[in-house]
Amino acid sequence: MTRSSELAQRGIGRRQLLGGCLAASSMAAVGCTARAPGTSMHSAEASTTMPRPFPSGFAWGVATSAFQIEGSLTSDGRTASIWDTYTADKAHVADRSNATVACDHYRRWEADLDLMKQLGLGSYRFSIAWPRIVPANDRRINSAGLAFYDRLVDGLVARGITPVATLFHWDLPQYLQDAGGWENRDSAGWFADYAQAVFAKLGDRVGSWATINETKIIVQMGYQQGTMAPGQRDARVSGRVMHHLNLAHGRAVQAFRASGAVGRIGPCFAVAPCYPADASVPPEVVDGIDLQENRLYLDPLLRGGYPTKLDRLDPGFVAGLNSAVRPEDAAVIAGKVDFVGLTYYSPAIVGSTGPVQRYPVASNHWQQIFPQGLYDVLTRLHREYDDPSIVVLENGVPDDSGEDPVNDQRRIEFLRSHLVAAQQAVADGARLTGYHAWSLLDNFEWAQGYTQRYGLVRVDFDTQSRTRKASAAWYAKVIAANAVTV
Ligand code: GCO
Repeated sequence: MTRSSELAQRGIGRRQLLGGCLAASSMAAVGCTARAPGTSMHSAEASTTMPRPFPSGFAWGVATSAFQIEGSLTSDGRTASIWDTYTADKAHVADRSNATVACDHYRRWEADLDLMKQLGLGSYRFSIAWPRIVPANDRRINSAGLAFYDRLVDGLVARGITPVATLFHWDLPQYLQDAGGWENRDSAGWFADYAQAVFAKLGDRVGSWATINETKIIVQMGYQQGTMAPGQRDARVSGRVMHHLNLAHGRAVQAFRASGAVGRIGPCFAVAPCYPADASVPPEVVDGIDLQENRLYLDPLLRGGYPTKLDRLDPGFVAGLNSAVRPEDAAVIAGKVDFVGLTYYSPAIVGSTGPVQRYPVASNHWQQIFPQGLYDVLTRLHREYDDPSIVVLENGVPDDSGEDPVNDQRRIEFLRSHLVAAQQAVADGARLTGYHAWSLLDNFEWAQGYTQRYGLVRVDFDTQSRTRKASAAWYAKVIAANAVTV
């Protein structure tokens, strides 16, 4: 059993495989936050009743992903993805459910777009399902599958909402998995070919493209902990997979530049700012977690190469990574992007013997609510990664704790506090141009099934009726004011 699987069995949080890939040796401290949390790091927490304005033209959005909302998994030629396969085993899903119907968005998309317009949204991040576009090994482009997204994009544009399309949000076609999936170096080429077909069809209208959603989560949960598709536990394989996902990102950026599409393209990182639980935690331990959670993913894309000192990582992971890297890859992976997309949910609080829960924990049990973490990652990118244009592609929380399911006051408080932190980061120099709340609708939360409701809009999964929650009305006011009020 690998160390990461042992940790998984002990129930380490959703995004925090703290120590899961770490070896015992030391590592030079670079760039991570070496202070204990709890100290006020900035004026982000200062209270005032003044509205805090965002820059004009700020993109207010929501985010979703194909597998989590679409349903209609066999319509118009779609074939199975690795998530269809993974969820076919009911033991993999908390409530033994599946995404066969999900939010039935594939058929109800027009009404959902109307809802977005009513909220005043200016941006909608959705993902394109690869198995709808290239359903089989013959690599034929399925025009019926592309037509769905063509209609969706037209519908968004007609409503004045900018389409933000993610090319890959975890639903790898099963036939590609059967050919080795991301472990196979050819996957980068498969992805570039698929991306090229999508750019050719939608590239004249999509405002921004995100390449691969959260490589880190695929690597950690799909290939180390085995708690997401494809459910593997193999450190060596996970190292190869990480590199090939990075290469696929780079190849898609190249295809985008060659396509003449009009929009912007960038990655989507799942960031987790790291803090020592207390003063006794050695800085090099926090640094090792920061390497594993952040720099391992940010640096090859944004700084031209992997961090050089990897000796705190699992040797199997490093061996897998080294077996995959070729000298010519670095330049491809580091091709210029137009923005840096990030998702922020939770910090990593590093204790001497493992992860620590320091802040209020959401009902998903893995997410510690710490808005200043968002401030810290935004300003860190500004300072340490050459001041990129940044878009928050996801930020949200499940809130099903109240007696009244549409009176989601905890979500409002979550969004408010995170937007205050984001606004403060902008005031302090971070070039943040947009924010997408996760999510528009309650949806299929991967291995948690329908047990966690992240939506601004409630979905009754028996009737598919949609009801706006208090947070939707609150967010609409923020959007109208282009400001958040403390
Ligand atoms: C992720 C995914 C989303 C999740 C959301 C809540 O970050 O895991 O992008 O698909 O549903 O983050 O966990």
